Amino acid sequence: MKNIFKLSIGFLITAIAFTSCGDQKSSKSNGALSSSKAEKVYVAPGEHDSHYAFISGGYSGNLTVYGLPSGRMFKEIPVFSQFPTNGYGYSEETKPLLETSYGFVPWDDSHHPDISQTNGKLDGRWVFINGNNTPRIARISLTSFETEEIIEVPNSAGNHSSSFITENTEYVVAGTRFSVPVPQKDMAIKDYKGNFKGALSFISVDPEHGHMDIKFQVLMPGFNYDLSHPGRGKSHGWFFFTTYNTEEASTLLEVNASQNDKDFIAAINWKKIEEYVNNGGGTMMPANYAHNVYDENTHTATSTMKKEVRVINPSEVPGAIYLLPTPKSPHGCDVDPSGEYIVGNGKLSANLTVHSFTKMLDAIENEKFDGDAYGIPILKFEDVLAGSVEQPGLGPLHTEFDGQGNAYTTFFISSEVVKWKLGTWEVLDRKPTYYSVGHLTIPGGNSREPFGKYMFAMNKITKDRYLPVGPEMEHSAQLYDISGDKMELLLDFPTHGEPHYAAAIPAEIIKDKSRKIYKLAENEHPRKATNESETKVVRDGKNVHVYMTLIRSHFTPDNIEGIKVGDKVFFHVTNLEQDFDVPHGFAMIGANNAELLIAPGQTKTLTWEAKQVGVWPFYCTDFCSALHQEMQGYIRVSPADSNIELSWSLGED
Ligand code: RUQ
Ligand code: CUA
Repeated sequence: MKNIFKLSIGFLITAIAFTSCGDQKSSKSNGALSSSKAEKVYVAPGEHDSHYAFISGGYSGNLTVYGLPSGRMFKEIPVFSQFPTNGYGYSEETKPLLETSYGFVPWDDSHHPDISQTNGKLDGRWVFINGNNTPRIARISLTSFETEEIIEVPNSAGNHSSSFITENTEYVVAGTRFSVPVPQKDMAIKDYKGNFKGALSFISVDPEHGHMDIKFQVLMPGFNYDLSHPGRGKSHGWFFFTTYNTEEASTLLEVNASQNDKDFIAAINWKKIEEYVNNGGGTMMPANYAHNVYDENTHTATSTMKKEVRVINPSEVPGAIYLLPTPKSPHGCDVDPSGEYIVGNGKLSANLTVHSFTKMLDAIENEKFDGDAYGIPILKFEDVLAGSVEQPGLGPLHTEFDGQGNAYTTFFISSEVVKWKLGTWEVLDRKPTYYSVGHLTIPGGNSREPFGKYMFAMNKITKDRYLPVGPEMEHSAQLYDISGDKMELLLDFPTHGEPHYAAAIPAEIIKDKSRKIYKLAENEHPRKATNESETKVVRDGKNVHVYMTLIRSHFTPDNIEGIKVGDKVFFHVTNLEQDFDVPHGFAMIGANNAELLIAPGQTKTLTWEAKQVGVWPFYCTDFCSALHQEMQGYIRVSPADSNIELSWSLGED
C-alpha cells in the first residue's frame, strides 16, 4: 500500500515536472507569461479586457465593439443601418443621419474602420468607417460610442478604398471602387474606356470637433481603386491606392480585368494638391450630397444637402501623382510604420511586392518614367521595388505590422497568415486560419506605433468552427499571440455580419473618458422635459406632441385622453435618471417603427399613429427596477369626431 502510494506520488511528480517543463518551454518560445492558451484569453469575472476592437459589420452596415483577448462582444454601434434595439434610424432625432441624395437609405455595407491619430499614434477620439454601397463616411465618437456624423461622397460608387486616416487626422480618405461617368450621364456602357472616372476624395476633419468636409476630389482614370493607406513618417503627405482593372473592362471582369501583368499603386502627394487647392486651384463642380450631423446637446441630427464639390484633374497639378506598377490585381495597399515600405498584395501574383518610398522619390527626381497613363507618369517597376517576398502563399489580401520589423500577410486561397521580415523579405512563420482569411488587425497596425501583442484574423468562411446554426451563420475571427517568434492561435470567436477590417486600441487610451450619462442641465432638445412639472401634451392640428419623462418606475404622464383616430402622436421622451447605466425603454403597441432606448439625461422621439379606437398601453422595455413591470401607461383613442378634451395625468383616479 505504502509502496504503491509512493510509486504513484513519484509518477505524479514526474508527470507534473514533465508537463510544466513542456509548458515552460512553450511559454518561453512564445514570450508570454502565462503557460496555457486558455489563461491567455481568460478575463476573470469582473475584470476587463486589455484592448478594444472595433470590427466592421460588413453587410450589417454597423460596427461592433469587442474586447481582446476575451473575444467578447460588448456593443453593436449602429452606423449606416437602422437598429430597432435602441431606435437608431427610427427615432425622429436619428432619422436625418441616414438621409442621402437618394433619399432615406437605412442600410449599407460597412468595411474599414480606422481610429483617429495624432502624430501618427492612435489618439482614441473617433473611429471612422465607410459605407460602401451608397458612398458615405461616418464618424463615431469614442466617448459616447455613437455615430455623430455621416457625409455622403458624390461622384463615387462602391466606396471601398476608404476610410483611412492621415497621421494627424488631417483627412479621412475615401476612394471609389467603381469608376463611373463624372458627372453621371446617360451613355453606352461599352464606351467605358477613357470616359469613366475614379474619384478619390480627401475629406478634411476639423481638429476640434471632428466635422468632415470634402476638401477636394481627384478625378483619376477609370480604373477600380481597391484599397488605400496613408504615408506616415517620411512618407507623410502621400497617400497610396491599389488599382485593378487598369484594362478598363466593363464586363466579365474576372477575365477581362485579369489581363495586364501589372496594375498600379497610385501614389498621390496630397500635400501638394492641398497647397494647390488652398491657392484657389481646382474647379467647383455641381453635386448633390448629404452632410448629416448629430448634436450631442440637442440629441438631434440634422441633414443638409451640399450642392458642389471641388474636383481636380491630375494634369492640373504636375508632379503630384505617379503610378507604381504592381503585379497583379492588387487588393490591400499597406504602409509599414516607418513609412518606407508600401506593400501591394497582388491577388493573382506569386510573390508579394514591396515598394520603397525612398526609391520612388529618387525615380521621380530623376524622371525615370516608363510612359504614362492618361498623362500620369508611370515609374519603372525595378526602380521602385524594395523587394519581394518569394512565394509566400496564395492569394495575398492584406498586411499589418507589429512595430518590431515584422509584417503579417493574409492569404485567402491558402487560408493562412504569414509572418515575414521587412528588409530581408524572408518568411519567418506561417499559421493556418480557419478558413479563407480576409483582413487581419494588429492594434495600432495602421499607425506609426503598433501595439504588437495580439493579431486577429477575420475569416470569410466559418464551416465547422462553432455549433451549426443552419445555413446562415456568423463569420469567425481568430486571435493570435504574436509576442513571440512564432504566432500562436489562442481563440476562435464569432463576429457579427461580415468582418472586413477592424481597428483595435489599448483600452486605457479610451476607457476612462467613456461617457456615463447625458447631463440633464446640458440637454438642449427643443422638446425636452427636464422635470415632471414640464411634462405636457400639446395638440397642433392632427399632430399631438407628448412631452414625457421617465424615472424609476413611472412615466409622466401615464394616462392620456383626447387622442383621436387619425392623429399622429409624437412621444418626446426624456429620461430623468442621472445615474450610470439606467436607461429606460419606451414601447407603444402597434408602433410601426421601433421602440426607443433612452440613456440617462437623453431625449428621444417616437412617432405613433392612432389608427383604432380604444385604450392602448405603452411600457418600459428595459428592466430598470424591481417595479419595472409597473412602469406602464395608457393612451385613450376616441373617434375622429369625438369631443373628448385633451388631458393627461399621473396618479389621479
Ligand atoms: S476588403 S477582405 Cu472590403 Cu477590405 Cu479585403
Ligand atoms: Cu423603466 Cu423598466
